[in-house]
Amino acid sequence: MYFKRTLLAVALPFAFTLASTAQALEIKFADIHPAGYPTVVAEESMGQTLTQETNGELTFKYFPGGVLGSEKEVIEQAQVGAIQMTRVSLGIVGPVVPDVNVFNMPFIFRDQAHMRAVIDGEVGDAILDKITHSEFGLVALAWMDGGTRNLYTKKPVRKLEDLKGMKIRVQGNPMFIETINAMGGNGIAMDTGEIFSALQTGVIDGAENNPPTLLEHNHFQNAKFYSLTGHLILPEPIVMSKITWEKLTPDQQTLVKKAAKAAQAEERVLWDKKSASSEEKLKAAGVEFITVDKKPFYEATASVREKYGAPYADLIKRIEAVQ
Ligand code: BDP
Repeated sequence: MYFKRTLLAVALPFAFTLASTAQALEIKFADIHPAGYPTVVAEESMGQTLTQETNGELTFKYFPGGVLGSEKEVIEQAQVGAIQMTRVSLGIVGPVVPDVNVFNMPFIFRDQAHMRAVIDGEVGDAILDKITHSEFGLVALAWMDGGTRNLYTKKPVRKLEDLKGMKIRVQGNPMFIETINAMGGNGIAMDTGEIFSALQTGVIDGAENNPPTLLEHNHFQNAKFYSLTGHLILPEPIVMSKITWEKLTPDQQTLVKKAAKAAQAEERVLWDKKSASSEEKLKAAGVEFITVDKKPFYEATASVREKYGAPYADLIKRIEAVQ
C-alpha cells in the first residue's frame, strides 16, 4: 500500500506535466494574402475564438503577406511542423493530392453559388478527407472562398483568339498550364510573389485571378484588361500540420474543427463585400472589365476535362447534381 502510494505520488505530477505541456501550443498561421484580406481576417477571429475556448492553451501568431514564403514553401514547412496552420489555394494541392484536382478542372462549377453549395455539402467534406488521409501530412479542416478566376492581360482579350500566344501565369499545377494552352495561350507556372515583376518586365503578358487578388497584389498596375472568363472557381482549404494535430487532445481537435468551419462562414460574408469593393476600385483605377462569350473558352478546354476527368467520373456526377 505504502509502496503504491509513493509510486502514485511520484507518477502523478509527472503525468500532469507531460499532459499540460502537450496541450499548450502556439500556432503559427501563414497566409500569402495581406493583413485585412478576407481570409486573414477570418483566420484571426478563428484564433481568438480558439484561444478563448481552450482557456489560453492554444495561442496564435499570424504571418500574413507571404512573409514565411510562397504557398509551396509554407506547405513544406507545415509538413514538417515548423508552421502549424495555413490556408492555401487548392491549385497547388492538386499535384500532391491528385484527388482534389476534380475541383481544379476548368468550368467544373456552374458558378460561385454552385461551388459554395458543393463545398458546404458531402462532396466538400469528402475532398477535405482526401487531403487529410493522403500522404500530404496536413489535416484539412474547412474551406475558404477564393471567388472566380478571370484572365487579366496587358492587351485586351475580347474573344478566345485574342489569347493566342500570350504568356499567362498560372499556379504550379500542370492542369492549369494545359488549360491555358488549350485556350491558345501559353501557360507559365510561377509563385504568386513573382507575378508583379513578371508583369512589369513583360516576362508574362497576363495572369488569372479573382478581383481581390488582382487589386491587393497590385497586378492591376501592369494589366489593365480583365476578361470575365470565369474558367476556375477554386475553394481554398484551411489546413493544420498533422504533427500539430496529433499533439492536440480530442477536445481541442473538436474545437479546432468547429472554429475552422465558423471561419468558413465568416470569410464568405467578408469575401462578398471585398469582391464588390475590389471591382469598384479596379474600375476606378482604369481596369476595363470585359464581358466575353464564355462558350468558346469552355469548349476549348474540353480536352482538359476529358484527359483528367475519367478518374473522377462519379464525383463529377455528384458535383453536377448539387443544386
Ligand atoms: C489567390 C489565392 C492564393 C493563391 C493565388 C495565386 O487566394 O491562395 O496563391 O490566388 O494564384 O486567389 O497564386
